[in-house]
Amino acid sequence: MYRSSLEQTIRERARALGFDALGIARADLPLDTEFARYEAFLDAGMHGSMTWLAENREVRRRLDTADILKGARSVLCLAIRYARPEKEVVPGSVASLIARYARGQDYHNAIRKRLRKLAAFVRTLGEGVEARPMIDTAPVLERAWAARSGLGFLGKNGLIIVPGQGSYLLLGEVVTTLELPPGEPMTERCGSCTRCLDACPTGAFPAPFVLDTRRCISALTIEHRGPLDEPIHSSLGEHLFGCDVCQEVCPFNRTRPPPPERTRLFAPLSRWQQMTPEQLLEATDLDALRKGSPLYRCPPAELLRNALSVLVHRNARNALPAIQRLAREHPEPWLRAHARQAAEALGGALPSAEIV
Ligand code: B12
Ligand code: SF4
Ligand code: SF4
Repeated sequence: MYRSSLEQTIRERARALGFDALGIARADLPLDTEFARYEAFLDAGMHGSMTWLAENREVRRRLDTADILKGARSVLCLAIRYARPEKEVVPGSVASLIARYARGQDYHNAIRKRLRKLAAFVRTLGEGVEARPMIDTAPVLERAWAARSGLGFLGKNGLIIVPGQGSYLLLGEVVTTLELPPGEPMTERCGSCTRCLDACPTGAFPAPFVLDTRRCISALTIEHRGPLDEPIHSSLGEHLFGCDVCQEVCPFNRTRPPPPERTRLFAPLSRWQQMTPEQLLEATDLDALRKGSPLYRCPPAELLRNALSVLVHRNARNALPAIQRLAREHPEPWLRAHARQAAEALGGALPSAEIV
């Protein structure tokens, strides 16, 4: 089989498995420039409380080692669109307060299954061919490989954009020992636009393409554990989990959402995503409710912390009884303190005798 028809076969299989875009990069060339940027990001402390981002640094430089896949020659970079019709989302509900990628089941499971199938297929394409599927399963700079493969280009908001499809995409890879023709990196197409940089509610971009996660609402609401400092806590606005502002303003996302059959891998909104944040505060089975959803990444106390900031932002005085109960009864002292501040901000400060 000629290389080009091999590539065509893989493209067809990827499409049939539900992937919307595919790029191919050489896996045996290290990511020198991109790795230097990653190191500069760490050296500046921009990873904030995500200390795990600084682990296994060297592994991120290349894919053809024993850490990833010895003898790797190619990496298939894949993307799946996840934007769903906005009309599904009840205004003001929990779903309206969470990033679009989280409005369904955990994408890792859904995409991993497809990547595994694609890797199994690639293994059949030659004697002794090896293939490893990856989606957040190894320390890999996924965006850097995607940009190299020509899948899309890296926007100033740091996200991979596929022209015609936008940036509401999730990425995954299949690294293989099979040699395939690599794609050409796409030239950046942002031009003079700076909408994402200007729209970021917390000014988290010190420069185009560079994100300081210490200010990013996505990092603060998903990854940050424990209390949040003021004024950060009061700047979260209408964000309970994740943030899409730097994508909402991007002209490349003015594309039509994918047809429903393409997004069927993301389950319908669950019961609790239809709740209001007030109801979330009252929910007794928060842990069970989040299971199988990307929100499982955020422990219940942190989710309540985020809900408190949304309720204060909305001046939701109707939530005062639930907030005061949290302030009195929650087992986490830092969350009780957050709840006390929220009650105070809403004009329902607890009597000092009740403060524990
Ligand atoms: C940690 C992480 C986060 C952290 C930190 C993000 C960050 N910027 O580092 C937080 C929690 C903030 C986050 C947020 C989001 N994330 Co995230 N995240 C990751 C994760 C697990 C690792 C990223 C990483 O290694 N960061 C370290 C930095 C230094 O590396 P990098 O992001 O590759 O950065 C490159 C650029 O900064 C670039 N660069 C730097 N300077 C310059 C200068 C120039 C001129 C150029 C051209 C490039 C450039 O080079 C760097 C090295 O390659 C990846 C999955 C993965 N394994 O890659 C998903 C991933 C990047 N996230 C993803 C998503 C969907 C999101 C959110 C949209 C979720 C949301 N709605 O809340 C936001 C978007 C925020 C944003 N604008 O980036 C997707 C992105 C898909 C896409 N279309 O690009 C990924 C790829 C997950 C996936 N498998 O699909 N994320
Ligand atoms: S995700 Fe939100 S807070 Fe983070 S950089 Fe984008 S707009 Fe700013
Ligand atoms: S908003 Fe503008 S600058 Fe930002 S990624 Fe989109 S096109 Fe590029």
